[in-house]
Amino acid sequence: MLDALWTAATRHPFLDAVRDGTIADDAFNRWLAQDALFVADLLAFQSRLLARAPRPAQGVLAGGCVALVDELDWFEVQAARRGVELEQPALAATIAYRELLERLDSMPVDVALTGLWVIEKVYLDAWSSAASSTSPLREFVEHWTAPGFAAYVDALGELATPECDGDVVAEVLTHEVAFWDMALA
Ligand code: HMH
Repeated sequence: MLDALWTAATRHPFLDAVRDGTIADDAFNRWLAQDALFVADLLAFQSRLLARAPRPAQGVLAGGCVALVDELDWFEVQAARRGVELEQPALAATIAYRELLERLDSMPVDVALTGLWVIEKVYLDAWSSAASSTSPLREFVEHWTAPGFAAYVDALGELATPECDGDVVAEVLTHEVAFWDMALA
C-alpha cells in the first residue's frame, strides 16, 4: 500500500512529460506557480516546526528554512524568465496540502519531522525520475536533484521515524500525487 503510493508520487505522467520534453507550457507554468505557493507554505510550516524542534534537529531545520528562502528567490527568477505571474490564487490541491501542514502543527514533533522528510524525499525521487540530458526543462530537474538537496534529505531522514508514523507518510504521499495531478488537470 505505501509502496504503491511512493511509486504513484514519484513516477507520474507530469514527470514523464518533463523528461520527454512533451509537457505543455501552460501545464508546467501552472504547476510552477502553485509550487511557489507551496514552498511559501512549507517555509511557514518549517519555521513553526523549528520553534518546537528538539536540539539535534534545530540545525538541519534552520538550514532548510534558509534554503527555502533562497528557493523562493529562485522561483521568482524562473517565473520572470518564463513570463509566469506568481501572484495566483491557490488551487484546490495547494490549499489541501497547506491544511495538512497546519494539521501537522498539532501532531507530536517526531510525526511532523517524519512528514517533512517525506515531503522532501518524495520530491527528490520524483525529480530524479524526470532526469534527461535532452529535456528543455533539465535546468529545473538538475536544481531539484542537486547533491546538496540529496544531503539535506538524508539529514532529515536521520530525524524521521517513518516506521512509527505510517499514516502521516501515506497522507503526504497522497497530497503529492494530487499536486502532480493538478498540473495536468
Ligand atoms: C509539491 N512537494 C511539493 N513541492 C515542493 N517544492 C516540495 C515537495 C519540496 O520542497
